Amino acid sequence: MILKSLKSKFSKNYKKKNWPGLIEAYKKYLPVDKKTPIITLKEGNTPLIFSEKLSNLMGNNTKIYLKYDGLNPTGSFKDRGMTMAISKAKEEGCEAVICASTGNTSAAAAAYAARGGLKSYVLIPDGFVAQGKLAQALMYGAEVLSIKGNFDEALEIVRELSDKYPITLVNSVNPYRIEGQKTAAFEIVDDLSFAPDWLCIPMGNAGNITAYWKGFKEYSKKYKNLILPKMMGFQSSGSAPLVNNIVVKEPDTIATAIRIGNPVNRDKAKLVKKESGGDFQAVTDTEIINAYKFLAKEGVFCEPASAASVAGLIKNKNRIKKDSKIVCVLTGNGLKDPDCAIKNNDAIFQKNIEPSLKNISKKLGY
Ligand code: AN7
Repeated sequence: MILKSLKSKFSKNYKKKNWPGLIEAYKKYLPVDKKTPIITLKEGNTPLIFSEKLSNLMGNNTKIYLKYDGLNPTGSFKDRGMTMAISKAKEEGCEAVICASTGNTSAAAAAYAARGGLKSYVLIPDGFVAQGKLAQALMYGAEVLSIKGNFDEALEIVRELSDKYPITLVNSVNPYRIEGQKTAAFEIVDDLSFAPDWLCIPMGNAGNITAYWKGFKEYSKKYKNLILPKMMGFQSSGSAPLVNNIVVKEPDTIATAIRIGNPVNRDKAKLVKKESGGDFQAVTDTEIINAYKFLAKEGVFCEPASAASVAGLIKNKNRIKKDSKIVCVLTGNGLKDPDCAIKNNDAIFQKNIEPSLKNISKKLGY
């Protein structure tokens, strides 16, 4: 009896407790039907966290929220697109999928392919994929080919392979990826009951900024008075093809996830910027690392590429209007790239300590 009453109270207060995964939750807005086999790891429904520290830093009664998509099943927003891409690949009878990746796409593709019983192949740039992501692709059972080249070269090859052979491409040129990823915008509006004034987001191939914009626009058909956000896209200054409107032959940044020199969604991204009245800007690696450390000091650990959204926000402090509501998208979990964290922190870390109470008390300053 007690359990029963507790349960009903719970489901009333926490509607999303039995979260079914984003396809089931948002199927009205997605190209799925009864024949679609839903391959899910219960992705989506990630927290929107109010950041007191960032709000104070911005001042002017600004409210800053973090969309922490690093809490998806494989630790990045890619799961949103991959649940759709793999479900549709399975529906279409495909047996193998392929992607080029700076790491997160490969982890998500491998996980969802494993879940759906499909074979997965991934091409990654040798030496430029964070340890956690590589570990995931290997563990989930992808066949991994590390190439002596960068992401852009890998993508060209997988595009050709998927044209020639019966292998489905699951990079963000696959339209189902964008469909899945747009649900993050739905969740933000569902949480806030409005859309933010700005959405700050890192850009690599610009699939995610395209997806968010699509999501906001679709929700504005449902909520007629929804005011759409300005889409603020950020790239690393060593890898900023969209900011500078060029192809970067040798992209270079500590944020390996967005080490991309020729984004496939370039034209779509330009349109997002224009339609939303937003802006694309570059942030330096130093600014990225400072934002990365700042977030961790509020208990939120994201990967370096994700911190580009916050670095960008901080850079625009003087442009932010009073009372603004801003969402920064944190696309990946900090645990993805432990090497970066271990190299870039301000912690006191003393090694080789004699394990005696006296010695340790002294070291701690007591
Ligand atoms: C953490 O995994 O391209 O602008 O191959 O991993 O949609 O490309 C990753 C991209 C931002 C950029 N944040 O998103 C890949 C890959 C993180 C990422 C991006 C990526 P898009």
